[in-house]
Amino acid sequence: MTRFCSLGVFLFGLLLNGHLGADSLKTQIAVSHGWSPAAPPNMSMHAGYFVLHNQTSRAVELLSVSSPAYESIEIHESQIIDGIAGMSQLPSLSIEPDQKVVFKSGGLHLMMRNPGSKKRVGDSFAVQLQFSDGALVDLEMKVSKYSPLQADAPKSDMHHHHHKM
Ligand SMILES: [Cu+2]
Repeated sequence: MTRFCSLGVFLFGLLLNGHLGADSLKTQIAVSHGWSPAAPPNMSMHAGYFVLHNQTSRAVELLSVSSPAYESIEIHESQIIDGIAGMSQLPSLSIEPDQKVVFKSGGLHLMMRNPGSKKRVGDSFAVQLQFSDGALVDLEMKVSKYSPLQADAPKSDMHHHHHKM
């Protein structure tokens, strides 16, 4: 993203929600390392991962996630119950003050349904996180084979995402 582009987004953001409380909160919920594992073209459901750090002095609650690139996005958590891998949808996610939450394979993840276009390695798209006090936080997701958290250690951890309905 270029300098000019960031400024544009910043000004646009001020215009849309110049609400001071939400805006000051926004700068203190840090999101990073957004990525989505490259998936076969016939898959209509993709996983999304990122790191969220609540740098405010109070608990925040992530209510929903949306993107122009997908029809819908849910917050999921993978679990192994009686030796069987499954996942459940979370209605929201509370993050304590100074808590860092890592969305990753086998744990918390975004379940993104019906991409508007094919996603290839190197593509990126925007998602928006909405919090309970109205704060909106934007995050860039990169389509990649590997997590940016282990970029130097490529290993065959291609995540097979079995979805239990
Ligand atoms: Cu899922």
